[in-house]
Amino acid sequence: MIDPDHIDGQNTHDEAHVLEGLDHLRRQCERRGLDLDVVRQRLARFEVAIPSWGVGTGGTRFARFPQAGEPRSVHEKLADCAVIQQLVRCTPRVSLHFPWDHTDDLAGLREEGEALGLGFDAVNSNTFQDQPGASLSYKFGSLTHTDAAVRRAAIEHNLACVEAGVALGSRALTVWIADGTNFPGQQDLSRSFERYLESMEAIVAGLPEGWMALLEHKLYEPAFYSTVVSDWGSSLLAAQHLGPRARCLVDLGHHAPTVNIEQIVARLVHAGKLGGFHFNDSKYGDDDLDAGSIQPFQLFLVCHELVQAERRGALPTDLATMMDQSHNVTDPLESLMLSAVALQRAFAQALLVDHAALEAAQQSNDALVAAEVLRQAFRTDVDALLASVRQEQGGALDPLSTYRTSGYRARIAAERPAPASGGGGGIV
Ligand SMILES: [Mn+2]
Repeated sequence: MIDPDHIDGQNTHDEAHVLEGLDHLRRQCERRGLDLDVVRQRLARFEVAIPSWGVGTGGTRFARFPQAGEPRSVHEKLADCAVIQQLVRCTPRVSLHFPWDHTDDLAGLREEGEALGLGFDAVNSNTFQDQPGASLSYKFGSLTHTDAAVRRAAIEHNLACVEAGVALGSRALTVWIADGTNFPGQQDLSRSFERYLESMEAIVAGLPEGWMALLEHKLYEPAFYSTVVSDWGSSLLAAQHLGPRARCLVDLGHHAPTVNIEQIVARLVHAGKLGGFHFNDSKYGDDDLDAGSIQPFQLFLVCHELVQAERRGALPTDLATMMDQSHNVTDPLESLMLSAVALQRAFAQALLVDHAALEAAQQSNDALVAAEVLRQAFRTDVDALLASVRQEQGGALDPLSTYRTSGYRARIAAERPAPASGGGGGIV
């Protein structure tokens, strides 16, 4: 990890202008009748998980350009996640993906995480690629395959993921399937969804007490004509069919291009079926770009729905939030740090909405003022607040510059010679 003295030294250097920004924000809040300390306390509890595969370089279906120091094992992935958490202090859990992160010693891995200050978030199953030595193929589907033996293999894999998750202290299983078709008529659209429900029933029945199944939908890719769980409607139908232990997961990149995601969030809250998020950003489709890098206002509006739901007591306290991004041209650790901060920023801005003014404008049908109340919160510069919350928890006022001047990347590049195959991690 990074030498704490290095973090302290950088913080001393950055402290003056953070205090100046904080003073300004406090005066702004006072003018708006908001209590900055209340905002600060809620913000300090904001957390988002790191995907283990996110610390390796991503890629596209064309190529992958691995960088020096790529993690070659789940242990090295944890080490990288620990550095992110050390600097930003809102990423205390890692989400593992099986079998990519397979280890025979799960108890040891849990201890290793604890020693690094990390816990384990939702576990992710993988039935979108064939595993070495597997006798059955997922080429034409997994949980929805026409062959019951393939469906059984996919169910067993998911249950094995749950077992691994139990050993790690996780509380949720995220299920995304690549099942779908490339041609009209290739499969019966009704029967494939029925097979999905039947398979998921078996998985949900195998969940231990207190566990949740998160259903992740996706509009297209790798199937390009139809996917079995294509949209939030299908996801909600399935979650309602499967009962209280199944909920919907919203990946920001998995919707139709013009869909109103914040409204989907509001509907899922209403149905009691919001289970979690995969945060990322996109311009065209499932681009998996860094959270907040393309449409920060949309991210703010999603956070606004969460804050509203929490104020009404309607937000589940066990929401599973994770970053799900692919870092093709940046140092993944830098992207994940800045994305975690971008999420924290959007959430902080949502906490700064003047709810009384918003409600009054809505009641009197003053569309302009209602929109302006939201925009005023969105325009508020909260960087000093985020920095001081991080520092209070032992993190860095400026995570990016502290990371860059620490020499961590150069150190791991020397310690982790690239394997001949070009590095671990998948194209995600
Ligand atoms: Mn996802």
